[in-house]
Formats: sequence, C-alpha cells, structure tokens
Amino acid sequence: DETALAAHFDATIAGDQRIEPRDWMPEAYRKTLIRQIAQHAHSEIIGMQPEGNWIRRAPSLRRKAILLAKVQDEAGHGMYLYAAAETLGVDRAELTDLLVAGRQKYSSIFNYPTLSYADVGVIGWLVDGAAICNQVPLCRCSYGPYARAMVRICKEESFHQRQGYELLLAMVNGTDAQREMVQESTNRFWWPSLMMFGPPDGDSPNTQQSMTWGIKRHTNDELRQRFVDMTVPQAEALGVTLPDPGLRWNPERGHYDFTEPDWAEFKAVISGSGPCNAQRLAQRRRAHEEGAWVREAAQAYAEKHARKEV
Ligand code: FAQ
Repeated sequence: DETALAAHFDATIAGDQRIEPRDWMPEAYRKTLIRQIAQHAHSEIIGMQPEGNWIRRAPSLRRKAILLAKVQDEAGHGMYLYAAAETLGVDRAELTDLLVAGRQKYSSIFNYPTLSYADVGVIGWLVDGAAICNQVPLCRCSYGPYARAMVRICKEESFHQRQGYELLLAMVNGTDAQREMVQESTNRFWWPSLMMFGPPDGDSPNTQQSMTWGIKRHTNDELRQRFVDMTVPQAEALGVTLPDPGLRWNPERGHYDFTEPDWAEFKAVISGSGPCNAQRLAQRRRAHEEGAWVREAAQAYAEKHARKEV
C-alpha cells in the first residue's frame, strides 16, 4: 500500500540509493525533477544560440572546428536530458511546447548577448566553469537517469571549460586589443555567471526540499562560493581583473568575500525581460517550426517500417 511504498522511498533516499523510473515516488518529487531536468535541457538547447552566433565568424578553421564541436555537444546534452525527463512520464514534444510558450524556464545566462569572439572564450571559462561547479554534485543525484546523464555531460563540460580557457590564454598572450577584448568580456559575464547558481538561499523556495530528497547536494550559495574560490586564481593566471571591488580573501572564513550580484536584474531576466529573452525564444520557436517536416518525415518512416515488420 501507499504507506509501505512511501516508507521504501524514504529508506532509499536515507540510504543514499538511487530511485529508478519504475519505483514509486511522491508526486512532488516527480514534479520537481521534471521542472529541474526540463529547465536544464532547455538551457542546453537555447544555450547553443549565443555561441552559435560566432560559428560563421570564427577567426580560423581550427577555432571554427572547436566551436562547432562544442555547440554540437550542447545539442547532445539537451537530448540526454530530455530522455531523462521522459522516464518521468512526460515527453519531449510536450516540454518543447511549454518552453516555446514561455511556460518553462531556461538558464538566465543565455539571455545575454555575445558581442565579440572573446565571449566564446569567456563563456567556456566562466559559464561552463559555473555549470561544472553546479553539475558535478548532480552526478550523485538521487534520481538514477538524471545522475547517469550528468556523468557524461560533466566530462564534456570539462572539455568545454578547457577550450574556453585555452582560447583566452591565446588572446591574453596576443595584442593589447585582444587583452582588452578579454577584459571587456569578463566584465560583462562575471555577474550573470554568479546568477547561474540561482537566488540566494534565503530566497530559494526549492533548495531545502530538493536537498532533503537528495536531488541537490549543496545550496545555491555554497556552490556560488565554490565557483568564486575556484575562479579567482584562474583570473590571476590570465591577468584579467574580476569586476568586483569587494572581492578579497577572507582568512577567517577561508574563502573569498565578494559582492552579491544585482538580484533585481536576475528577477527581471528570469521573468522574461532580459536583454535577449525575446530573441532567444523567437529563434527557438522558428527553429521548431522549421523542423516540423523533419519530425513528420521521421514519423512516416517509423510507421512504414512498423507496418513492414507486421
Ligand atoms: N536561470 O528555488 P530555486 C548549461 C529559477 S548550464 C533561470 O533556487 P532550484 C551548460 C528556478 O527554476 C545552465 N531560472 O530553484 C551550458 C525556480 O523557478 P521555478 C543550466 C532560475 O531549481 C554552458 C526559481 O528560480 N543548468 O546549460 C535560475 O532549486 C554553455 C527559484 O529558484 C542547470 O539547469 C537561473 N539561473 O535551483 C550550455 C543545472 N536559478 O521553476 C550551453 C540544473 C533559479 O520555480 C553553453 N539546475 N531559477 O519557476 C539546478 O541546479 C537548479 O535548478 C538551479 C536552481 C540551481 C538552477
């Protein structure tokens, strides 16, 4: 009965074991996972746009090949994540409809424009760096299919982060103009990168329950701090300044102190009025409509083969 199933679920979570698709789970657990995994999948797919903007203008064949590979990986991540969400009883078409209708979120970071090639490097360094920080603990998430998808995604994210850092190293060892491009891009992406971790803990309605369920392993603020601590020495190695006058080592805490990002801006961006929200959604909607014939053809092909087998 329901009580026994719930007790089994609680014991599985308490024992740090995995919940699998056929196991009983509370409806709220299912709902929260669908929300988070769908948002994550949408982020990967929308996240192809800012960098995709530079594929045709890459400065060399080598840079173009690297960027193409990275953007294709992001499409792949979106697919693994939609597949993980489907094990919870929703389908990808339904989730895409919710996204294009503006009823499901994607990461705030992808609502900022990419204005120079340095942004490709800085996205790899800061945005993928933040993504890794946030996502490595998700490899230990209590829901099996999500945790397993994250293992592969994190491996690829590490390559993305390194490619960004390598591009920036080349630029900071180049001309003054290139160094200025890197600094200017860092100035624009620093604060939005901190916002990727979500609202401060006191203002995060989902964190506590998600931690009890073993979906999240750390709070938003804990991961944000980890990211700052990890990034400061990397900035020093690159010779770029992080645009926060309040950033300093605190020996008592054993962490860097830093200024809070502008949470009013964060709220505006996640509620649809960031600099590129309209453009990102319009492009996603257009790509979805223009892809209709591919989905129809694939469906017709699958039906034809199903008939042949009969
Ligand atoms: N943007 O109660 P919480 C990538 C929403 S990395 C937009 O704290 P939660 C790789 C949140 O959904 C980016 N919305 O929520 C890549 C909730 O709204 P709702 C994707 C945000 O879930 C790199 C409300 O605010 N990564 O794509 C954001 O416990 C380069 C209250 O917040 C993931 O999705 C935000 N930044 O914690 C690709 C990682 N923050 O649904 C291409 C998995 C919060 O109630 C190029 N997700 N919200 O209406 C997570 O770890 C969590 O969902 C958090 C939010 C930490 C993002």
